[in-house]
Amino acid sequence: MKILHFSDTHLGFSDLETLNDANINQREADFYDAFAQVVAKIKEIRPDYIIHTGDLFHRASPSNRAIAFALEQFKIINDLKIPFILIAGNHSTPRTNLSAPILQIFENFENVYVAYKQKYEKIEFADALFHALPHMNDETQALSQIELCEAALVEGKKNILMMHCSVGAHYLMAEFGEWVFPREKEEIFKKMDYVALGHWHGFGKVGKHENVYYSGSTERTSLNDKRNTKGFILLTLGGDTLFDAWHVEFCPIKIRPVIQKEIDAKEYENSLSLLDTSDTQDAIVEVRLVNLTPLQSIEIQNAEIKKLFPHAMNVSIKREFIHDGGTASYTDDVATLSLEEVFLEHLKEQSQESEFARLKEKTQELFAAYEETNDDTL
Ligand SMILES: [Mn+2]
Repeated sequence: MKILHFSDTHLGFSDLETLNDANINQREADFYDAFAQVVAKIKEIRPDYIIHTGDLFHRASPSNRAIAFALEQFKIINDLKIPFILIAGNHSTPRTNLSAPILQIFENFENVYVAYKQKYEKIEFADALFHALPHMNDETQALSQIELCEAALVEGKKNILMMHCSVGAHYLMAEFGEWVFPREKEEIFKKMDYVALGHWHGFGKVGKHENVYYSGSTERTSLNDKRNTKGFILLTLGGDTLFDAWHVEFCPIKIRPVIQKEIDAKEYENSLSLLDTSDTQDAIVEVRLVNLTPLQSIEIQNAEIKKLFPHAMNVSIKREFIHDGGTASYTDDVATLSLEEVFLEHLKEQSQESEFARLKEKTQELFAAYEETNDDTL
């Protein structure tokens, strides 16, 4: 049995200010391209099942373009007659009861199965049983839902658990409303043939659990995510016993590279002459301008540095100052930070540690509520 597992496709995410030839935000187009690459692979591989573990869309109320793109791609998948099972993540779950869950638009595809009702659902086939635990806003409900899942295990079929959460505190994304799977319930993983996770944006096996995997996202929602490898998991399950002929393969897709460069302000001219820009075509370039004095920082203009990479898609500059004490401080190019990040940074500087934790949560909650109803990128 072959199962293709992908996740966190964040359709509708946009970033930076570059438009492509079709007048679409270039980064938004990159996310559509990543999704289409996975669909192309699905056509080629023809797995027995396809699973997506959440954050299909970046927002609970995506743009018309994101919805239109998803419907077009789902039609292609649906026509392949391969069961496609999806769960809602925190990004695609409305926080209030006022808005309807977006994933319901896929209800009418005969080969697509969506779990978004903030409760446990099982999707059963002749040889496999998919246990879907979608994102739940009310964490207190999670325990009872996990218990429903435990009770629904069927021997003689492949049992696959699908969740969108952090297993332990290690896989938190610093987002509002994320769910940490209760430690005392991790025992359930052993009873599953495979545990498919979404939420964490890097591919990887989770700690000591042999069969618990994050497929990672298909693109970067933050430039702090330096991973240049994104893709999906191709899982092979064979034999009658647990872990018999069990194999996980990570299949990379091609995404826009992030390239980091350094310019030393102490030897500015020399550093510029040594700069290799040959690998920056269409890339997102991040330049660290180090050993700056305040005077130099005024003299060296961002535009001057950006000109060095005429073929890059985007260039951001991080300035690192020399201090008397020898330790450097830095400021980011504000254009690459979200308003939320800038605001949190400001709070961190201005408030006491205990206050910060409380204010941070409140801030994330308010930004999340705002993002749900407003799309500033349009
Ligand atoms: Mn995500």
